[in-house]
Amino acid sequence: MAAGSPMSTIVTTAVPTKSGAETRIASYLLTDYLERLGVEVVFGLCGHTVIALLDALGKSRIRFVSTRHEQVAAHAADGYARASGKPGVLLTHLGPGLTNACTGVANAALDSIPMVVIAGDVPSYYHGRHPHQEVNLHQDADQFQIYRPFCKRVYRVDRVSDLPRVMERAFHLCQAGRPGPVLVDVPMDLFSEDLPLDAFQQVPAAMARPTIDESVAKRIVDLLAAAERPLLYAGGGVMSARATAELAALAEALEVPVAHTLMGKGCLHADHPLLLGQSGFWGTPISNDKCRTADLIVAIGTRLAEANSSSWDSRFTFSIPPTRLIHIDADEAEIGRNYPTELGVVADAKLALAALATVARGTTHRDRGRLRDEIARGRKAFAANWDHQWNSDQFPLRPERILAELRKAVPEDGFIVTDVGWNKNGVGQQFPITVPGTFITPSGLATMGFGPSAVLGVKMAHPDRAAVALIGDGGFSTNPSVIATAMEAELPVVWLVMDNAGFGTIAGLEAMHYGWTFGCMFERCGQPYRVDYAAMARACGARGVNVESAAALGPALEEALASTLPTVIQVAMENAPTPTPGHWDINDIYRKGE
Ligand SMILES: Cc1ncc(C[n+]2csc(CCOP(=O)(O)OP(=O)(O)O)c2C)c(N)n1
Repeated sequence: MAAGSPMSTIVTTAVPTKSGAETRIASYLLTDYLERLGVEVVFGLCGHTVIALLDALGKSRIRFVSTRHEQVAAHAADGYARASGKPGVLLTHLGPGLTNACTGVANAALDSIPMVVIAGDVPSYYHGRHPHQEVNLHQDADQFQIYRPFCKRVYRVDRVSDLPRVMERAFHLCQAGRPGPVLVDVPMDLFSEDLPLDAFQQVPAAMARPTIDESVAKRIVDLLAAAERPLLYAGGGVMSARATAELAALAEALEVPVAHTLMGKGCLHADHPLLLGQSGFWGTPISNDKCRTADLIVAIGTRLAEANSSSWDSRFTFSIPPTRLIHIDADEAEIGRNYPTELGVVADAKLALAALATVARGTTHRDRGRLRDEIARGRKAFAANWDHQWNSDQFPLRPERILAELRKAVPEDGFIVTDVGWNKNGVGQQFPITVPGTFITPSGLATMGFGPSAVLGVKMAHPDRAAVALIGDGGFSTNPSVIATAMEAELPVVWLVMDNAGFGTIAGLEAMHYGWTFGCMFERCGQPYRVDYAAMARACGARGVNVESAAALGPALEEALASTLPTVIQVAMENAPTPTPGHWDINDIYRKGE
């Protein structure tokens, strides 16, 4: 049956109630509301608790992308939100559906991604009696509590009359302030109840976001202008606020270098002469040096979290104090968390940077000497450690050659979606990003399995732009059902699988500390075990390409990007570690026994 064809004879048009008021089934009114809010796509997986809503969605303009695992749907909704700037919407069945989606929703939460999760639940009138799949070991019908640690708010809707209010709250809260997921848990019977036609009237309020007042902006600009070694430090908040032009304007007006977190990558054009690169464990030496020796840092939209701060060890990335820190963030909870902070500002990154840039334009700053030359030299010196590998013909390929071919093949406005492993660390450190927002990666939860699924949502948000998931074979293995979903949803994405027959990054760590790779490599009967992922793709009717030489990768990528079918490109890769100019405390923890 074609999508959208009627499957039953249920009357979906308005019917007069006994009192004469016009009503309609709640699931249809909810779907109309989602349309009015601008929801274009819902990602999810069916179950008996949500088919009432699916029936309504199928008759609406909203696309439903049906995945084979709820984690895939959650990551895809996350990817869609990152690429589109709109909330992702996820629909899940109760119990195992909701728990399967947990990882994806938590991943979105830790990267501050707006998302509304709609979950079906057991019928409201059976709460506590062990209806099929109810989670009630501690409290009746409390499956929604599973989401508490990582959602901004969890709602269980107990009366259908609350559904409109709760949906409005969910769309408001997921976007307001620091964005994040909100759960709306709906007992399945409520979807089939009637509501007055005008029940869903309230839409989320337009929000004026907080900015910096003029006197504070002047104070910050004066401090930056007068500082001897000032630095701007950009996090994911700069990217999600689409504030890169404002950041560049501020940096250029005061001639201040810019370092960034993993999520902040792309905050300045890769060739910008004031760009230092990523800080921290997988950062660049010039970035770590400038962060550590700065006399003033203005950090914007960042958690100053462990990986980018070298486990907060003052010998490596930040030395605060004596460095003075000004921290601008949408979330007051981030300010002062990890470092003593001279001034905290709760503001939207775009508005704050725009205000600072405006003041900065008329301000004279200290002479920065040969700063730009120093940055260029530092970047070049570090790149010399690996840039010769960009031409390596070695097989299995050097990871750097894979990056080089990818950069050549993917247009500058194409999306590179990573997972965790060499792909994330290598791209964060070495891959030039020129168009803001084209690098999408899981940072806070660092979820293996994010990339292969998130790329589906990214492509859904921008069907006319290239979308490549650069992932390891471990990450791809977590949920290869993404291929079938991409086929069904007609999403011609590319998965470039860096195949080192194992969980390479962790294998490398174990080898370094314990001298072997037990439990980290893919093996059968003591021999490396390789899976033909390209053949898996072909089995799904998609394209699957095994790259047999370094020279074959570029053409394979070009063909994949030109195709209307999704493509898996599998390329054997040497398990070479990413350089680590910073520090990670875990390396001091491991102890080898007998
Ligand atoms: C869901 C999940 N499980 C485990 C980890 C720990 N982990 C971090 S990197 C990694 C290995 C990833 O392997 P692969 O995707 O093959 O990439 P490679 O390291 O080989 O480049 C693992 C298991 C994680 N981040 N997420």
